[in-house]
Parts: sequence; structure tokens; C-alpha cells
Amino acid sequence: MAKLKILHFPDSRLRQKCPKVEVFDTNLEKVVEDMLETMYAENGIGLAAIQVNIIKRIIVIDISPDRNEPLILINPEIQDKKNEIEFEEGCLSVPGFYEKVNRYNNITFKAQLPNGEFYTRDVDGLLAVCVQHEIDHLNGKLFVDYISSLKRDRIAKKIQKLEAEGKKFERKNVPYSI
Ligand code: QAP
Ligand code: CO
Repeated sequence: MAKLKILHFPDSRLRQKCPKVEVFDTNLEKVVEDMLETMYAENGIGLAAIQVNIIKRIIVIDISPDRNEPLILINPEIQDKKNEIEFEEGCLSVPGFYEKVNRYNNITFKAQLPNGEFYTRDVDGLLAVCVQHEIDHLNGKLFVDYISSLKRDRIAKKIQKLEAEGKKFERKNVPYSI
């Protein structure tokens, strides 16, 4: 296993539309393992492959308190969505910033496992929001795209400044329960 480097907003590499996974091989399994290691090391609840510069439709999620219920979503598609909610989100690629976003509280999604097997799940609440957030990544979209461009540009400048100073990002005070 290996911990991978996370790209930070406003890196333009986060803006790519990712193609589907076509080959279900041991390399895919290794990518998934490395993504899980990276997500756990960074105290995240979700990570899309594009965030670690792998341009494929691969997502890992774990919202469990004990960090031992990994979900793997390859080529995910939302099939049904209902009940709009407002949810305060963060992102490992936008460290230290949180904003309210409009999402759906209930979704049905279809995805594949690393062995290529298809599955369908109904999810709600935090997990549903996390799936929507991560699928946005696969289409080059970030949660800051839902806020005003003034706020977004301010966040971009702050992150760039911190990065230029070589500072470690604060990883405390994550507002949702993990
Ligand atoms: C996406 O986000 C998400 O700024 C996953 O300092 C977020 O794992 C889905 C994180 C909220 C639904 C609701 C962010 C950790 C992790 C930070 C994350 C930070 C430390 C974000
Ligand atoms: Co994110």
C-alpha cells in the first residue's frame, strides 16, 4: 500500500472529466487500496481518484465511526434522487474550508466493484451527500463551484498562499461526524 499525494483546489487537474474504468485487473485493486490508505491517513470520509491524479471513475468512501466499512464505487451512476437538503461540506482538496451546498437526501446509485460486478444501493443522509460530492469530482466539479465566485476566488487565493508558504493544512474541526 502507498499513501498518495492529494491535489488541492485551484489545481486545473481537478477539472478533468474522468473516463470509465474498462479493465478490472490487479492494478485497479492496487489503486483502490492506495486510495483507501490515503483517505484514512487524511481523515477523510470520501476520495475520488482524480484527487490523487488518477483520471478514472473510481471512488472510495467510509463514513463509519470506526473507519472499517469501506465502500468502493467504480463507474457510479445516480439512478434516482429525492428530497432536497442543504448540507455543509468540506473536501480533502479544499482543506480547511466548509460551505453549505444543496443536495438530495435520498439517492439510488448503481456502481461496480473492483472485480467488475454491478450492484445497486439506496442510501440517505451523509452517505447520500458523500456519493453526490464524489461523483461531482469525476465530472471535474468541486463543492466550491456551488458558492459565489467571490468566495471561491478568496478560498483559492488562501490555499495558494498557504501552499506557497509550505504550511501544513489544519485538519481539525471537521464539522461532520467521522
Ligand atoms: C466529501 O470530504 C464530503 O478540510 C468528503 O481539514 C464532505 O472527506 C461529503 C477533510 C462532507 C459529505 C459531506 C476536509 C478533512 C475531509 C478538511 C472529506 C480537513 C480535514 C473531507
Ligand atoms: Co471532495
